[in-house]
Amino acid sequence: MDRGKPQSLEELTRRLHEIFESNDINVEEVKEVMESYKSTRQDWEKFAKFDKLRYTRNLVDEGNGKFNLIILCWGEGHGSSIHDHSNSHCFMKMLQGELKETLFDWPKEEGGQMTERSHSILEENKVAYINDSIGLHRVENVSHTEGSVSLHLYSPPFQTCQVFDQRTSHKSTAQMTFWSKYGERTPLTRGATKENN
Ligand code: CSS
Ligand code: FE2
Repeated sequence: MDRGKPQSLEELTRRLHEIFESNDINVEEVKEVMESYKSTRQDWEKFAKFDKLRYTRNLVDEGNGKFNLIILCWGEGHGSSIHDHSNSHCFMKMLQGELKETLFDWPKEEGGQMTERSHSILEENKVAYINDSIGLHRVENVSHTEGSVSLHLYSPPFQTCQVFDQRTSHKSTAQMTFWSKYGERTPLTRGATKENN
C-alpha cells in the first residue's frame, strides 16, 4: 500500500499505527515510511527538550501498546552506553544533525575488551535499524557545535535494557526513563535515577 510520503510527524504516527495493527512486522516497510517523512522542525520541537548533562528521552506516542515513539535530544558530545534492545525492533531516524553509531559483537565471556565491528554516521532524515540478533551498539553525537535530534521506534516497547562496559564486557541492567511525555516534563519520582542508557 503506497499513499505517498507522510507530510507531518502526526501523519507518520498515524501510518505507523496502521502498519503495527498487523503482528507481522516488515522491517523494510517501517524503514521506508520513516525515511520518507522529511523532518520539519515545527512538527517535533515541542518534544525536543535538551539537558546540559545527558541525552534526553521524550515520549511522543505509545503506539496502541505495540510500539513507543520517542524523541531523543543529544547535546554536543552526549552519547549512550553500549546496549542491547531487549528483544525489540529499534528504528532510529535523524530529525536534526547527525549521530555516530558504533556496532559491537555480543561479548562471548566477561573479562575482555569488547570488539568494535563497524561504525557509521547517520545523516539527517536517514533511518538505522538494529535488533539483538544484529548485535549491540553505542550512539553518540560527536559534534562540538550542534545538538542532534532523533526519532526512535521500539517494538514491542521496553522499560529496561542491558548495558555493557567496553573494557571488561561487564553487563548490567539499566532502567529507561522519560525526560518528558507528550511535551510535558516528567516529574522526578523518589528513587528514580537521572541516568540514561
Ligand atoms: N537506547 C537508547 C538510544 S540508542 S537506540 C535509548 O532509547 O535511550
Ligand atoms: Fe540503541
